[in-house]
Amino acid sequence: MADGSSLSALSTSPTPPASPLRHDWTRAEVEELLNLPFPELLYRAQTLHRQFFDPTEIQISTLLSIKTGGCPEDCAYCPQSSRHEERLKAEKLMAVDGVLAEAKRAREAGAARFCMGAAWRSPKDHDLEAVCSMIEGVKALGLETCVTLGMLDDRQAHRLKDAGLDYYNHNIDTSPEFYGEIISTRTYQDRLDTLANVRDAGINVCCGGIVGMGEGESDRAGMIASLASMPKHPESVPINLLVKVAGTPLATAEEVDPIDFVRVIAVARITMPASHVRLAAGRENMTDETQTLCFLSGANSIFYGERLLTTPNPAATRDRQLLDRLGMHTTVLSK
Ligand code: SAM
Ligand code: DTB
Ligand code: SF4
Repeated sequence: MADGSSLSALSTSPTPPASPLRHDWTRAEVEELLNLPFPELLYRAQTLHRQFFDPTEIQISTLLSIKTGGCPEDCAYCPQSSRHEERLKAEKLMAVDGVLAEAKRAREAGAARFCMGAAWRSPKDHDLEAVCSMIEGVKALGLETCVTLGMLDDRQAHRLKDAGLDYYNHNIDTSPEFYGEIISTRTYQDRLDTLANVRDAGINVCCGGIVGMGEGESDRAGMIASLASMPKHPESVPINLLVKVAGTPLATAEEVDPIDFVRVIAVARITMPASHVRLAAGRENMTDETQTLCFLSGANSIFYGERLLTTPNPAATRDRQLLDRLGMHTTVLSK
């Protein structure tokens, strides 16, 4: 509960807590939230959502893979790892002009933020300079910028900040305990160190994880507790539903009950009420009704455009139709 008293005391209360930016969430408290009766969970999530945001507004970001495949890391979910059986062809870093042409298309389609992803363990200095030119060019188009380039040291984070970067995406992916089942080539602590470097450089943090990798409910709770216990909550919290890609070790992972997925979104909203919670990967195979439940539970951001990094995403027309049916609208940048 918002003021730190017992959660159980509230679980049947008709009045949700007053406001609340807590940074001391325990796994047990988060697990208790995940298990609330669905109507109570949605009521609490919606009440908090309205305290911080217009519940009819959705932030939209468009993704571009600027360097695809050939990644030395072994993330079990990822089609870009060079360690899996079937791997994507390793490509070179895109040229700045090509990236800016894609950013212009995204702007014309109505995106507010342009997110550039590279399949690197961490960027090399000369690659980082090219990415800085991309950031400067995308900002000049009037778009917000986000990049996800793997691990960063303090100097690299400052270089990106100097180029004008608005957001850095680096996910914790899952709970500290389950993490080792998914990735062996870098540790949870490595992730936290990168996030601290990004935060200290004054860049907004985009950090979330994945549901559907075979984790238990306690791992989902552990992931959210880790995010919600950060000294400052990530400004943006992407909750990805695993996209099962052939050739990856998680290709045959068990399906997630859509209601359980919605529960994770709602609990992210309750524990990080001032953050944008992004209904991230996995929408292509989600019904409109499940997506709607996610919006009703506090998701207020999506990836927009027909591709994520390497896998399909719903067409912009389908998303516009859904938002129209719901009487919802996208965030328009004032620049
Ligand atoms: N290489 C960089 C890194 O790992 O930080 C940046 C790109 S990586 C693709 C960004 C995030 O996308 C991952 O941390 C993971 O959470 C998410 N992701 C990757 N493959 C996914 C999949 N198949 N399904 C759902 N999310 C996925
Ligand atoms: C995030 O949390 N999800 C995005 C973004 N951050 C970089 C990536 C999803 C990737 C899904 C698999 C693919 O398209 O390759
Ligand atoms: Fe590489 Fe990122 Fe994919 Fe992991 S998630 S294999 S680091 S591209």
